[in-house]
Amino acid sequence: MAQRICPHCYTPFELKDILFRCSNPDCVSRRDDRLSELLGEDRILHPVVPAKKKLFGAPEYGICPECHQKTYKVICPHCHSQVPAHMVEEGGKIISIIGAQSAGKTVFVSVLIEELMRYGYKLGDIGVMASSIADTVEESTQYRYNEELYGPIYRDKVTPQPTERREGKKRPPFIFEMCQKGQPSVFLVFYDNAGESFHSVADMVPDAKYLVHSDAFICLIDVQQIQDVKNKLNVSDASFKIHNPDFGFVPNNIIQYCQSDEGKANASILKKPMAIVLNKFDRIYNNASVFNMQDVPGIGKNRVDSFFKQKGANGVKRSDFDQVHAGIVSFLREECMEAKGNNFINNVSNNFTDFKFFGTSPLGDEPVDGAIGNLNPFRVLDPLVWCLDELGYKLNIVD
Ligand SMILES: Nc1nc2c(ncn2[C@@H]2O[C@H](COP(=O)(O)OP(=O)(O)O)[C@@H](O)[C@H]2O)c(=O)[nH]1
Ligand SMILES: [Mg+2]
Ligand SMILES: [Zn+2]
Ligand SMILES: [Zn+2]
Repeated sequence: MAQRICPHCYTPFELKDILFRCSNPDCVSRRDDRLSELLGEDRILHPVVPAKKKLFGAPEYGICPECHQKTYKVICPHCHSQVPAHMVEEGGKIISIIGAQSAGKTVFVSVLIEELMRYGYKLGDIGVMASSIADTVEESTQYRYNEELYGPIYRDKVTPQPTERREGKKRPPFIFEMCQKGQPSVFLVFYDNAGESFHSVADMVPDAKYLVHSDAFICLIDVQQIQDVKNKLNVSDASFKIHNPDFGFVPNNIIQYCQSDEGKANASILKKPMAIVLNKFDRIYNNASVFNMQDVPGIGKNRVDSFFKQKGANGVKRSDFDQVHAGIVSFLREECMEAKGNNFINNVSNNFTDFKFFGTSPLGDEPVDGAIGNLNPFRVLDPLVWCLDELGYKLNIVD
């Protein structure tokens, strides 16, 4: 029978094994040990309810042994988190957004969702919804998207608070569902944890299941992490929370993990679509004069936004992505001294079978003391659109 992946604990389960949670507000509540363990804090909830088995297909409901009421609230049989029923019925792909601390992940996701709402219709009538599924309203993506992401950036015009590292505690992921008529949904799952899971190969081991069970990745790199860019822009080291001198350390650690004894069995990670994104590219095109390469084709001084965002355009040009990819390759070669750009390109291309480089800027400008002046997102949807295309999602392709 079909398998599904839980977007909370990333453990596969068989459809026939799903469980339910009692939804009767008057039923008893007690500590759910599994969920408390996953989240690192106590969860007092209604009982876990076994599924009413069906001969074929996924169970549809369960009957609470305590209050004898029917419940349709699906939970993961491993961690007991609520899982969107859609995800269980239809399956669907998972795209994960990864990157080091302060690479810009939180800002990127916020702007990505908003851009998808605005331009999804041009890509092939894609709709996007923040999931409302959670044990409490405050934990749902819908609520948190509004409070933590959309609110600060689009309403208050400030950068969101950095994600704090909470010892032993896990925040539930943000889950967005992208839907299109006649196609299984795609789930964009974003773990807004502090990002330290990639700081070394050893740090990756406990979280490797997130990589193994994702279908594609968007890997963000702060372009200012490149030493020569940092020097030219006079960026102080203090503005980086991590001091890894290698801007490519996240993809490199993934490669090394897949070659290690612990990771060998998971080497399929390297075959999945991997969008490698130089993020905060506004720092380059707004300061073009200090760089050797004054105009990076498509994304430099004469920045040209994604084809599908242009007036009158309707659909995706794959050649548009190819052009940006070529632009990033020449940028890396030109702007990284001592052939470090070449080295990075070689490591990536010798190990990932399906990758592409992108340049993005969610804000379009450097915020000043946390205040966003002119929000002007640039090419933020490109990596996602490319991943969807690689996963066989039906898009309006015009060349
Ligand atoms: N110049 C510029 N700075 C950005 C952009 N996006 C994020 N930043 C800066 O990077 C900081 C960290 O971003 P954040 O999304 O919190 O990083 P995270 O730790 O990866 O989630 C923000 O507070 C901003 O100052 C951008 O598009 N352009
Ligand atoms: Mg963050
Ligand atoms: Zn009950
Ligand atoms: Zn689970």
